[in-house]
Amino acid sequence: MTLPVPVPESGAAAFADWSARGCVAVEQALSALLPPADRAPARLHEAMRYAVLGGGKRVRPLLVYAAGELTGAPAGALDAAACALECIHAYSLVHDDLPCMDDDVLRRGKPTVHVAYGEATAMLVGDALQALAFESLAGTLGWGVPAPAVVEMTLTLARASGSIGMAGGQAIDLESVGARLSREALEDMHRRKTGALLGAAVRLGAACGRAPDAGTLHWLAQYERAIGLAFQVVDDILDVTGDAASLGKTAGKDAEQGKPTYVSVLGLDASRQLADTLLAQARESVAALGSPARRLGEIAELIVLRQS
Ligand code: GRG
Repeated sequence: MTLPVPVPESGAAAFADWSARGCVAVEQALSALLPPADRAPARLHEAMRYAVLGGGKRVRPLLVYAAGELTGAPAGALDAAACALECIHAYSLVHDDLPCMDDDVLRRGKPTVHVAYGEATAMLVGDALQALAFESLAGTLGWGVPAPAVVEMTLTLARASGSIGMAGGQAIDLESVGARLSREALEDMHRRKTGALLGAAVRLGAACGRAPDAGTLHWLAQYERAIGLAFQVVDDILDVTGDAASLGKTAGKDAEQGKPTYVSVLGLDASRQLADTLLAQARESVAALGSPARRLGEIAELIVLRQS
């Protein structure tokens, strides 16, 4: 008989095992949440599944699971919150790729949704995924999350996704093509466009469990701000240094479209230094939160050291 090799609690192997299990959990939960591809209207449902399943790094779901470990949240509630985040994220990618926005043909290593299914279906995929996200979040109630916490989570996700969050950041992004932005304006845009949803993932995961005390909230807020911005700084660096094969999307698009980025505003070296500074802030938060925040720390490292 071969005994299973025990996986240690910390170290690269333990994190690889934990994150692989998180990716499987969210993939299964998403597959169950999304309507079957043969249910009418079948083309829309097939395209929704195409947009969501079988791709992506699943950073937002992993943040939900990691933050849920801090507050002892039930797995079912975390799956529902993780699906909500990933549905909003997938919708934003589908709409961002449309010809009227970023006009891209490659996403997660496959043709974008409008290339595969047409623009009208791609629009509807985004619309339907946004609604499905809130349906999934409401499902946390069935896993013992108290109703006031579910309402608070709904507000958090709505604000992070809407005009003061991600959609607003996208609006600023579209207005900024060819413009020179100050560092402050660039940061404001990215905190909305990318940071708001990543921060919401941390808050929703934590909110599925015991109410965090003031100290935990303080350090989680610093963590959220640091990783939210670091993600975008690294994305801008990879847009210059990466290639389409490893990124799974078109490289060099930002410069080609005249979009202000951290690399164009600060330069490559200063952008790398900024990513390091933000990683140090995330590490400080994780150290203060203690060992239950271990996975949050490992995700921060992944965000800054990733190659895709
Ligand atoms: C259309 C309302 C609306 C918003 C779009 C997310 C977004 C806002 C635009 C995507 C453009 C972009 C490349 C932003 C940079 C940061 C980002 C969100 C990258 C994609 O997220 P990943 O790397 O993607 O987590 P995967 O595929 O791994 O899930």
